[in-house]
Amino acid sequence: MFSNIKYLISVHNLSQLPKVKLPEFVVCGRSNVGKSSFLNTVTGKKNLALVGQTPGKTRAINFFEIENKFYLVDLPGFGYAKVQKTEREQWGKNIVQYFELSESIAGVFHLIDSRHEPTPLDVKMKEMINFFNVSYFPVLTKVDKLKRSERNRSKNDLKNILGEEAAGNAVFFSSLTGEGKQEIKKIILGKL
Ligand SMILES: Nc1nc2c(ncn2[C@@H]2O[C@H](COP(=O)(O)OP(=O)(O)OP(=O)(O)O)[C@@H](O)[C@H]2O)c(=O)[nH]1
Ligand SMILES: [Mg+2]
Repeated sequence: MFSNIKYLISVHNLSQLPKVKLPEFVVCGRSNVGKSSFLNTVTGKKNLALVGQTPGKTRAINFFEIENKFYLVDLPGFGYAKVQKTEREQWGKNIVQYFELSESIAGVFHLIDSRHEPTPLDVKMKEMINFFNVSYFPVLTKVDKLKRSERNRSKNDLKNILGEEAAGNAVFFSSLTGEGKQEIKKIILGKL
């Protein structure tokens, strides 16, 4: 898919954000939704991001540099029940601060499990992204697990909870079959 892909840095403290500014494409979504798998599929690099580790363990913001042209940014997953409240609050603060500090966010891919309705935390996430006025792209993950007829249901859930525009822009995605990866690539290239 892309060549020259490298892991750049895990940002634990926002003073570590890359000094070299390139357009940033952010990948966010609840824990276990398939963010790491998405990164591996979109880059075509199988083991770029770690898949299926203990959920909720990734607290850092991971930057991957692609073709010296843009960054893919892997945000820690939200909504993992076993994470302590104070840590969850810190998560929220870090993400908001990252959005405030970065001047280069070109788009956000918001991953939502196609088998389930978007959660209240997804609604919050979308509101935050809207607040910062950056391009928003919902991605319905794990569609290989859906029957054809369930795709409509999945889009309808999105429409009812995140709105018509979100549903209209949503990309069906599967890291198992590779469905949707060309669409994601197009979105990225269209923004560069
Ligand atoms: N069937 C299917 N399974 C998937 C797909 N994408 C991810 N998975 C599985 O879902 C689980 C979680 O995937 P990850 O990519 O680690 O999810 P994540 O969002 O990075 O999770 P955290 O980092 O814990 O927030 C793993 O067991 C994956 O194999 C997909 O498209 N289809
Ligand atoms: Mg992950």
